[in-house]
Amino acid sequence: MHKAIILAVALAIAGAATPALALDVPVIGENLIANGSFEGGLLGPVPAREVPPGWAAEAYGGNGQLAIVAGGAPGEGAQCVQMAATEDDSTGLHGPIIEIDPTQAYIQFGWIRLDGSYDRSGVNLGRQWFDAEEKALEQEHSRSYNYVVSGANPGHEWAYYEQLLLPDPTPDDGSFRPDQIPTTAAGLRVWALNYRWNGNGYFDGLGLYQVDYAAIARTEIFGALAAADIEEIARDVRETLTKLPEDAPAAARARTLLFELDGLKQRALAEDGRPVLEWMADEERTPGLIDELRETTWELKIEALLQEAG
Ligand SMILES: [Ca+2]
Repeated sequence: MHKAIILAVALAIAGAATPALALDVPVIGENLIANGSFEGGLLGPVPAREVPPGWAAEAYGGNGQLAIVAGGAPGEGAQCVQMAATEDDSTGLHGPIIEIDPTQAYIQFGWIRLDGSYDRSGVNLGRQWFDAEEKALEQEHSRSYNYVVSGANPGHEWAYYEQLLLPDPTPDDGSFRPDQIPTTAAGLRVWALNYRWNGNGYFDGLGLYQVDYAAIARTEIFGALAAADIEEIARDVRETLTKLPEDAPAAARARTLLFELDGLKQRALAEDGRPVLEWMADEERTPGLIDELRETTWELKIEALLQEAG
């Protein structure tokens, strides 16, 4: 079955909830893109050098290739934007600069279709990053822009594309991946383009949301701790510690691990504004901490046995 059809069916079953995210992630607040569904504004051609309401600029010459036309993506109303392009005359939309927090997670998505079947297309959905001075954010090995999808080629049927954006964990290496948020980013503008290609592209349901990464990480961390029965392990470690002298070889290590476990749990219950990279570090550490606590239980028990025997 075609991806667009599978998604359309899934959305119909789910009652076309808003936002219609295919990726099952919790989001915070509203869509940061104004008029991403192109329901605001009248049907018909967009005059040359103008853009639909909520959008900032035409991306190329603005020769009047934009139009608001009837027919929306699944769950996305009755209108969408049509972009007509040729090899020599590209068109597209740039959104206004949207303020973002580079320590948090976001998801960018949208629906795209073409006016028929082609070998290739010039239809792209993406974003450009800006710093606090609203200067395009180039790095030594990375350009300021990246794409959710480049050369999207779904044919005539609407297809859904999305990309989860996470903070760049290596801010000093002069590059960031297409799905990473550069550390010095203060804002982004959405790009929806039809570039150097003979055909019509259609966009609808364009979205950008902050992702509630805290909720994702918290569920994963507490899920892993519960699956390992960590409270039982911790109880076992504490009980065995009472049978050993303060300076027993494995005791200090065990106390450090229990302290670390308490810290991990406290942080996982903390407020949601925590940087995503800190959440990710705790997610990564959790299985190792569980293993080390398990091992310590046995080390302590062996020491306790030796103590009794001695
Ligand atoms: Ca729409």
